[in-house]
Amino acid sequence: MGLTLTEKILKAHLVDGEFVKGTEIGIRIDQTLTQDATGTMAYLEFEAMGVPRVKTERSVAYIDHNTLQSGFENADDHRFIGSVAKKHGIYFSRPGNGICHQVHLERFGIPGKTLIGSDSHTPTGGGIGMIAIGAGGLDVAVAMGGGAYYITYPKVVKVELTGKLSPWVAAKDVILEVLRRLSVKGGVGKVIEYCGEGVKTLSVPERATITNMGAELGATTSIFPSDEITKEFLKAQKREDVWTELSADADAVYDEVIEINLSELVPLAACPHSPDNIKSAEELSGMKIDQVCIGSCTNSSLLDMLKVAHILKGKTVHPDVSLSIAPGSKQVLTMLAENGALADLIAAGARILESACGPCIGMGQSPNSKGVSLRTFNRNFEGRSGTKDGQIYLVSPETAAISALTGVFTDPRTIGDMPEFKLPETFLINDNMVELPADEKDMDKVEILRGPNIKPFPETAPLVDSIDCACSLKVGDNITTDHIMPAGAKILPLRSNIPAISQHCFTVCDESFPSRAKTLGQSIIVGGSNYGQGSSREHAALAPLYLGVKAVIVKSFARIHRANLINAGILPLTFKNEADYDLVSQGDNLVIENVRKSVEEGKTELTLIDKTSGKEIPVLCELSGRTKDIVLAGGLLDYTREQLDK
Ligand code: MIC
Ligand code: SF4
Repeated sequence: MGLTLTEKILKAHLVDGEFVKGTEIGIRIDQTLTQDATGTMAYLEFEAMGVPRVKTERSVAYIDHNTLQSGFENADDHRFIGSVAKKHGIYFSRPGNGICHQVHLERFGIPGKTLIGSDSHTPTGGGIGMIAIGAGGLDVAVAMGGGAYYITYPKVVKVELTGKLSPWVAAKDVILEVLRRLSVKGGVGKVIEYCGEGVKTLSVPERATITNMGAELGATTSIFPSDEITKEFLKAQKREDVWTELSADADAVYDEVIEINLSELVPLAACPHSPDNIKSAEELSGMKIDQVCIGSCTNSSLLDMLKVAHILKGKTVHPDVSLSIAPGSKQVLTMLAENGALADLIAAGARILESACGPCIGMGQSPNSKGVSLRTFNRNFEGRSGTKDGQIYLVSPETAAISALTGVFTDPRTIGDMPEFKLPETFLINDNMVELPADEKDMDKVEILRGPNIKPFPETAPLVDSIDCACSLKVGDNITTDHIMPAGAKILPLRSNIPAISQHCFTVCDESFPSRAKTLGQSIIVGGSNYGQGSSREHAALAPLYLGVKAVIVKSFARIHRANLINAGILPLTFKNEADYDLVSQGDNLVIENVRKSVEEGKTELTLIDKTSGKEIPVLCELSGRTKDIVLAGGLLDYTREQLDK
């Protein structure tokens, strides 16, 4: 029986476990990436492990999220990360060099390699045939130290692409269509593998848009084959030597198959407040808009920017619209400057932002009250833009650009003929904003620059004998990490200070949660399905840890967040019967007797006693040997220390 591409790469990297779907496997990690908003914690954790030099083939630290320096905190964190990188053997992409995923694709990604990154959009690397997975900072720290990365051996979904995109229909519309069909939880436990004749019609940046936003499906990752088009891209990046041809076997067996005829797709949009709330651009056309933001790791490639520049050339942004554009990398921005397209963007009235995440993570450009904002980004969760009642629509660069001119939602197919947009034969290569690490012999000379905002990892403790505490919060379905640990320009500078950032935990849902949880001392959170979807930020587990949360009981979890809870030593439990969610109320006294003993014995079903209502509720505790030991130890750091002591 033939293998899928996913299975081929995973098999070549398998170091622990067996190839049985649904079981936990450990894989060797070739490359890691971090960004600054998760990076400080990841490097504090790496330091705590005491490994002198990274053991990966390539590890890169990027500065791209916390770039608005309205106080000393972000600048201090940048210097801290730069100094840790220099000392411990990590390449350092300086602020200004671009968004981690865009730069990694351009300069470091290699087909067939494994990459984990402390950012959920790491699957962008799947655009050149990598198994690239988003993970918590601690998992990345362990991988940098040479440890395996653990995932559930995934199901593989084949997306068979046929046909060719019509003019002004974009790669963004492909992934929005996949989201429409599968929903934001449809990818959990799965890798999405793109195959078929239609693959050949998509360039690497287009493929990367699709794999990037596979994160919104909750998928472990997404991947395209590595073919002649991949080779051309790498050749244009002067990296042809790293290319290898990779594809699934012709007789590979998939768990699910989805067919998409690219020729039949139309421009789409994800409507507020979920990436799977899809309508066609045609249906929305005519709606008045206030803002357009073009950029983010999903849609900031040179190809995207050239299309936007073509649409804007010689025109003026509508007087009622604010248009901002952030090209994804220094390479993209420089090439736009050199070929004149940047002048077209500026002349049309675009507000050019630095090559960074910017508005995507609420680092500026929050829309006006109730403002309708069209964005080429990947997430439109409520409040993420920084404006609580902002109405965010996710669209292609083409739809965004034309709408910026008309002032209303506009289907780009109304523009007229589309010229052929081609990638250059060679990109402009200048890696001068990537700092190389110090030689191993000189590493002791490198001083670590630690600012006063950098506080240690929160205190952990082994799993308690019995849990007896209140339900401090009950929330509904599809809670995102942006609900649990909001981002934005005001809160992000606290990413390296868990006591301070914890004061914002869950405030989107309930302003009084942090003080209530702290007063209770210990508590349990109850949630609905797909709890913790979205980002990889381990702060969404570390803040609850700091606030005394002992267990989270939900209908179902998103992958990365569940792993982060385990890494933080918080017990992740699910209701055996989803309907039992209704039996628990916020404030109830909840008890799990002898929880430690039960976990030690590997019991998969525990009894939750709701002392307030008198109900006994069965909950599932699905931990493997390794994750069980992590929770018992009080989290991954303690577990890793225990292993090193042994
Ligand atoms: C995001 O897009 O939500 C982020 C900000 O990039 C996060 C990481 C973080 O919270 O620092 C992600 O996607 O993992
Ligand atoms: Fe940055 Fe937005 Fe991409 Fe996250 S999704 S890495 S915030 S550009």
